[in-house]
Amino acid sequence: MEFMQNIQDKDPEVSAIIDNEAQRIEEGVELIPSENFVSKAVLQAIGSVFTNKYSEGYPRKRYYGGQEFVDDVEELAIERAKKLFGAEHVNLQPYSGSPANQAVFFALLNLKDSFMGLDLSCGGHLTHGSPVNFSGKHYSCTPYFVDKKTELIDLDEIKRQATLAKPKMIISSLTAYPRKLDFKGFQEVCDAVDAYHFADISHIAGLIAGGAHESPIKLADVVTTTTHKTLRGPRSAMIMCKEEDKFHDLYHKDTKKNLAKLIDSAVFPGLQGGPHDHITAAKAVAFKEALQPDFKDYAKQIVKNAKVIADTLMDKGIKLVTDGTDNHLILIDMRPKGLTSKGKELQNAMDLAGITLNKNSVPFDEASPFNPSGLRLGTPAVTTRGMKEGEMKFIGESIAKVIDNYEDKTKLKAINEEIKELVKKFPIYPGMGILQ
Ligand code: DSN
Repeated sequence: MEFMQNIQDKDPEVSAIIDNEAQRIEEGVELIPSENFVSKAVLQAIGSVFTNKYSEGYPRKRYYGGQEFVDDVEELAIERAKKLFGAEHVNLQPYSGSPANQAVFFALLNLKDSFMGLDLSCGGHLTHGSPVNFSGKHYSCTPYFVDKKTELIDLDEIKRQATLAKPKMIISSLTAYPRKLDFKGFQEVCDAVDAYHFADISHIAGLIAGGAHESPIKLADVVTTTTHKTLRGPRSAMIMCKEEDKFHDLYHKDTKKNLAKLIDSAVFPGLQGGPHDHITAAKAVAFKEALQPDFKDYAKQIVKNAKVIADTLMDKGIKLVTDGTDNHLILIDMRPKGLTSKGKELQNAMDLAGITLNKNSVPFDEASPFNPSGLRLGTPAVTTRGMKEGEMKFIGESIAKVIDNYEDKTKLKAINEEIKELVKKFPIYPGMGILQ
């Protein structure tokens, strides 16, 4: 395994653990919708000499010497990100999704200010106002929920709530909502109540870049995204925004900063020190990959694949939240099968069968998030492996078999053998010596 030769020689213990993980992913079916497999080129950039550098500040305005190549790589990555998403301004320095979102709160709001976000139990994120998170503790969140009957986001209801709560910011986002987001509709609500529109596209950035989901870029004031997930880059994040602060006179008249400057100074020096330059290099590589024509095919195939798994599961009598999907993810509601609170057991059973997904709350779940009543799965990683509709049908049938036999270890082992046979034809990192 040439790529890993040094670590094998110098630290066989860590090397063996990495090999175990490599074997786990090669031999299983990865269905966690926020995970993916980066290319070897992205892996190499992550492992590059840029990990050694410190570079507080922004390109051509740094606080340390030796910056000429860091500046080159950050500028190149920003240029590619702008081209990929059509963004006016890009900040590539947030370490990951939660810090990126923290920077948006820090830039736009004052402590205790009012905002609205999708409740965690309905597919939002911790940083969108959960009471246990900084966003819920230090700011005043009015959560919005999906409709109880349709399980869909109801913009009329959000507008009604917003008119009463007068939020300074409304977040459009999802982490466990299997439908498309209506960014135009969100923008209309924001316009009606003078709220910033903050779109967190972490889950769907790759779909947007590939033309398989509408983009909020021309509408929203600020857009954050992680750079992994469907975008298939390194584990990190970025913030895109407009240059101008349209609410400057209303909310920020005490500063001369425009929106781009508010965001930049919130990231550094507001919240972070030196950016992770090796990750910036890897982002540049990933953005180049996402700018290639075949990334569009990839994004469309992710959605097609998710639909096939969804249809297969529904054909087997399994209830899906919103009765289907039109993005990359599927949320199974186990309650109709009498499996309330069984998410953890089912996730463990899937692990034994070689299928990796995650337990998840479903809307209005009466069970705790540790033992919820749902399972969340998605298709970015299996699509990266080259799997298509035929494999998705097989995977959907395998998931249904696990649900029917989740306490039967012999049957789970047999399903695992079938899964191993399937994935053999779709190596993730061919030529790296893994499993050779
Ligand atoms: N942890 C991510 C997810 O799995 O959706 C969100 O941050």
